[in-house]
Amino acid sequence: MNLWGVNRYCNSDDNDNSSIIIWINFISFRNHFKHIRQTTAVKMAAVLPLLIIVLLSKVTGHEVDNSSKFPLVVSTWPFLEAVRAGWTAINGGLSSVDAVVEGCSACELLRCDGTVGPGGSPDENSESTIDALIMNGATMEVGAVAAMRYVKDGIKAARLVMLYTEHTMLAGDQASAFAISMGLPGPSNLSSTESMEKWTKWRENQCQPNFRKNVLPTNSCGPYHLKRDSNVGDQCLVDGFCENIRMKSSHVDVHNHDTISMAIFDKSGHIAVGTSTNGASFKIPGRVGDGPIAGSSAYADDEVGACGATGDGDIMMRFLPCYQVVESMRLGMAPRRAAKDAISRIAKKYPTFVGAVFAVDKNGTHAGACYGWTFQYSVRSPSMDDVEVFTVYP
Ligand code: SD4
Repeated sequence: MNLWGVNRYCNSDDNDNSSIIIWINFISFRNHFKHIRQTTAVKMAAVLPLLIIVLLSKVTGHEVDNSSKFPLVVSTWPFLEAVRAGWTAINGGLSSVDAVVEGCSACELLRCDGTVGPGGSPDENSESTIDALIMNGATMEVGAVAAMRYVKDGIKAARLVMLYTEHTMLAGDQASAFAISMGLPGPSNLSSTESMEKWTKWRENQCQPNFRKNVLPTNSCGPYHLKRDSNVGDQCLVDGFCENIRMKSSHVDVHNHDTISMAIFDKSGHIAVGTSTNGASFKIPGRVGDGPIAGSSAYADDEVGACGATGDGDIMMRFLPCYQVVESMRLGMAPRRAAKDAISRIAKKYPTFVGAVFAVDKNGTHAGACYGWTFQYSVRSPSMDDVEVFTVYP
């Protein structure tokens, strides 16, 4: 489904037509050249340098065209208001880092999907916590907060870590204390009526589903204790991988997708990426997902491009899919192929996982890939009147 009447199938459509343009230039040059061959040598000497200049100016002109692709905002899911906020910020002259903060903050405020920002994804104890990350693709600086309680502004807290500490990530209550000490509002209750209702229903359903394994009791709420089973731990040695882990279905699905991951290129092509999420519902308290992990939920390098991810973070963070995407692009892969490659590396080991990435190269060419669900990502570029939503099928 496309909310904007623009239906793009990203597995078949990178927005890169540079090779076509150069090919057309070559054909017309060749045709011209055939004609010139039939004329005198004097004419040829006069016209040939001119043609070379025209050809060169076309190619150079195309490169100049590329820069008109910026600024550029790309985000996971149809988080339209967030993309508009990022777009307004980058056009208003903010840096790409600050524009990412504006974009992700808009989603936190709106509680996009009910699950970015406060008030979503209750953990086993009913609390909501926030994971967030920001990365500057010009300097490779990163700031992140993990399992942060009592502070609503995840992406702003991540920026505080990046700008005012030598660290990369702060976690738990100490992350909250740091954010509040640096001026963010709090302590605040991050639960909402919806998150409490969701948690109450889950309790009534004997705390199913949950993230426990190899424990008893299996189908009721804790306290849990270890299952005395000699196979635990050993079963993975059989063929190098655990069949029971491999086949366990993902806790993240299309009704439970809750990460905004956003990339913003400024007019000069400087990139920042950011992620904000309240993670997975009914997680074990203390759980940190892929959201604050650089290279997993997002990654950027001005020299190459950017990536954002969403999905089953417990699985995805084992593969650093966004690092993989950017490094594959560095080695020459087109965004579409790099995205598909990163996703298929995970799917090969975890056939029931659910996830997606978008990839953008330094020229602004973008693509997506997904597994286990249909993915949508949003784009705003100078050639668009408003945000466009791209749909990617598994
Ligand atoms: C997490 N990656 O914490 C997040 C959840 C998500 O789409 O992105 N869902 O695992």
